[in-house]
Amino acid sequence: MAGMPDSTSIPIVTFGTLYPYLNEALAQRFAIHAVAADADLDALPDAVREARALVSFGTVGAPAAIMDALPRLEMIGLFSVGYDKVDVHHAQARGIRVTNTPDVLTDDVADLAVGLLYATVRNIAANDRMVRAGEWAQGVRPALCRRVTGKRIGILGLGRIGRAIARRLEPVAGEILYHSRRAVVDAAYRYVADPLDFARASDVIIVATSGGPETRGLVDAAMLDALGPEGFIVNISRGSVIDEDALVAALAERRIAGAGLDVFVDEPHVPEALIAMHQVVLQPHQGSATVETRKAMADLVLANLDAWAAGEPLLTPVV
Ligand code: 8YV
Repeated sequence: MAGMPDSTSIPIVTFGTLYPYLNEALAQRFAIHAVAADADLDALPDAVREARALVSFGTVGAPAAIMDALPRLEMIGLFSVGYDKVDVHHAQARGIRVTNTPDVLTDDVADLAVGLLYATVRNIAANDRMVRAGEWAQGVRPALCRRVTGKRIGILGLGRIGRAIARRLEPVAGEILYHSRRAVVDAAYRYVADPLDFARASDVIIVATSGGPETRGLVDAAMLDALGPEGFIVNISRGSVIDEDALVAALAERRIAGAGLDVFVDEPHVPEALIAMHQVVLQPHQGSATVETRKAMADLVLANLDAWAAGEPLLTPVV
């Protein structure tokens, strides 16, 4: 591929509905073929099956089936840092490269985690609804909530985003502790190896670990009970990390105090039970959804694809 005269003849697949700026930029660089996330992969036109690269994103990913439907596939560029929906082992077995978009979205996702923390513990969304409904004007007073400052903040997963969240909360937290499979070298926070001990020692758990089989259901009923009736949980990672049925039950039975959720098991479908709960703040997986970050993510996807097309080293390879 070195010295490729022109990439506009290279067929690539856009899988799922991409961010418009990225889609337009890809169309200028490559011969793009749009494939819907729920397409019948056995019925792809021959021109599509010639694709040598695929662009997707966090909640759609790239299962083995789409890779096997594209026999000439060499490269998967993800518009996301999470690659839990990509069958990475299958990609490796096929010799397919995979890139993601780390770092450029860390600050925005960490900002949202802190925003969700305050919105949830201080009842900001519920009180907004109360004012808009005219209840305050009718004499209703806001229910007392809990203080954020001084609380013990437990970070589940101390990766790039977890560390950015911790840094933001250092000035206000009573303590910052974390849980992960193993202790992080040079971490400035207390490591708690046992997940139940971690939950018991936290007033708020912020879920910042990656998604995928290794963390699926990591936050289960036992962990929620260990967090306790005055505890809160915030999730900006992946819905799969929390046992969603156990979360709904713990909230409904007041075994935890509240939740701030930006991610869910079956996006964009949110359990009706959560929608009905005033002690839950719900967001539409918007962690990285700022103008600045989405453009930076798109530019990183494009830079990786340009490097691949030119036979140069990839910027942010997963494999
Ligand atoms: C979305 C994310 O995937 O980066 C990730 O892993 O979950 C988010 O950034 C991205 O915004 C595309 O929808």
